[in-house]
Amino acid sequence: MNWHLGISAVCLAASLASVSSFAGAADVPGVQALYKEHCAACHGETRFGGIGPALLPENLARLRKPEALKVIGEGRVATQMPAFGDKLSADQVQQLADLIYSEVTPAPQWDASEIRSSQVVNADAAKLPDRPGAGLKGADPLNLFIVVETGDNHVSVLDGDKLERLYRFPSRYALHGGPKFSPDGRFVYFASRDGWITKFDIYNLVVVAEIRAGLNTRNAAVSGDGKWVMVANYLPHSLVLLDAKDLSLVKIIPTLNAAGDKTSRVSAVYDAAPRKSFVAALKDVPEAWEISYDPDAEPVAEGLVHDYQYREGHFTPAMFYPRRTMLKDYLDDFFFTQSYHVILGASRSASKGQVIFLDGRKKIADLDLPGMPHLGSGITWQWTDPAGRTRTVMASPNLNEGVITVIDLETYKIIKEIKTLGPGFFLRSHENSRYAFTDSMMSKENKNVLQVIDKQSLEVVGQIRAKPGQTLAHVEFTRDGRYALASLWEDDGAIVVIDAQTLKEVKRIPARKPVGKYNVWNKISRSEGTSH
Ligand code: DHE
Repeated sequence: MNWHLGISAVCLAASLASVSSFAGAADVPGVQALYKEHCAACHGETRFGGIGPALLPENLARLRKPEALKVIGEGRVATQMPAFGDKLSADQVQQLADLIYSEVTPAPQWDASEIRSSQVVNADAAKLPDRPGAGLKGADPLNLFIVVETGDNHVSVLDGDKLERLYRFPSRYALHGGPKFSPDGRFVYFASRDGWITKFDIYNLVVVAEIRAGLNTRNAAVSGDGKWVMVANYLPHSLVLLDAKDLSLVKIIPTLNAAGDKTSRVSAVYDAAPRKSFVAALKDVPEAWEISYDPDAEPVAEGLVHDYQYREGHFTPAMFYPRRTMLKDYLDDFFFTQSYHVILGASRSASKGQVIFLDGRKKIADLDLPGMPHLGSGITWQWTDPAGRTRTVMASPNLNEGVITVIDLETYKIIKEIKTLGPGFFLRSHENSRYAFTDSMMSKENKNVLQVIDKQSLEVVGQIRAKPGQTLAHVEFTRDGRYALASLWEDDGAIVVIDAQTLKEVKRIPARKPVGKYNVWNKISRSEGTSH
């Protein structure tokens, strides 16, 4: 727990350093004083966060106002957020809620000095044993699961053979997206929605370092050589490059368009290990960026290079400069084919997706996509058609329609739209399984049902049901594909272990709203059945 205390002190200092730079826009008399008295110690004078999360509209997008009122009045279970209902009137609670949903002016900044001063290094990983320690109790280090439990903001480490919890530790608030592993599976890196990046040593079960790379962060990627972490931010508009050793800041890449007149939020950044590069999609300008971490990379063409903070001697000038693919539409989400030559991207509002050939830096085809595909959750497999011809297909859930779209990766045409019980987020399989599992968690009536799709017949062949009203979602397989672990997404929830052949439940491991789980081997081997 010591690391947590260290963090609080440092980040509180970081936020106090910029006190009064940003006044709240809600100028109801007295509300600033109320905020200062009751909230600032944990959430920062400037609402940029401290031991509590940042309280900005950009950060609170997923917390509806009635829920915010409830949290202020009643507190939040299993966190340090106390109830203020007995200290504040209903009107004062309302004023505070209005304040935290108001814009701050001038616009918030989180630059190099703030990033640097937020960094906390708890351990020198180079001095810790480079082999699985006693805490892992002899478990196969490549068949561990990392489980993100947002019910009380903890992370669990599970033994994937014994299907038992080995360790549990507190995490940052609201981790989002898949944690990313070092290539050997020893370290795992987490990103929180409010910008914190955490490096955890799985062998020694210690948090190595933390840094706040942004105010509102989308996701993070770790380079295939294990040396770099790239963070995609919504706020500020930037990509932030960290040294994977201790998460120290290496470079900020402002996300400025080619014309140099508009900046953008970053939709997502992913590692493209075979290309030795990161690929990022921008949300507010129609460009996809490829950013090489290859020391032998060719220099970027003149005119496309902006003068970023190049740190002499740290990397070659050709590294970490964006190579742009200019597009006609935005990308909110995208998916790599297994060869990493092509990405399939889509904006949440368009009905057509885009197929982008990275080497040619151009769009080569359109994709017919019905309803808001969640391409980041797409998977591929080998499919043999009725005529006996085998080809690679990709399938993606859709966020606003109960359908799994199956696309032929040779022609980029839809082979089938598999109807499901409702819109869903995730799709998961494994090389050794004939099944893919999907959820309907965006549907009110059917969010408790996982559906099982036969990857050859492309038909729904099974269902796994939780109690009505509960949410059952997000599957990840064990390393050998024998079991599928699903999340019972409740505060007193569980990891539900399902036999991947019989589709029978074999076990439950209690967990507090386990939003996602990630198998070390499936991730580091870039299994075609899981997200990368
Ligand atoms: Fe996610 C991954 C975007 C809302 C849980 N989500 C991702 C990724 C992106 C993304 C781009 C891939 C990042 C990565 O793994 O590096 N998510 C979005 C959205 O745009 C959306 C719809 C709106 C938003 O609030 O940002 C969204 N996501 C949610 C949720 O509401 C979920 C269900 C609950 C939560 O905790 O926020 C949610 N997203 C997840 C999870 C993953 C994820 C569990 C990792 C999936 C994996 O297995 O890799």
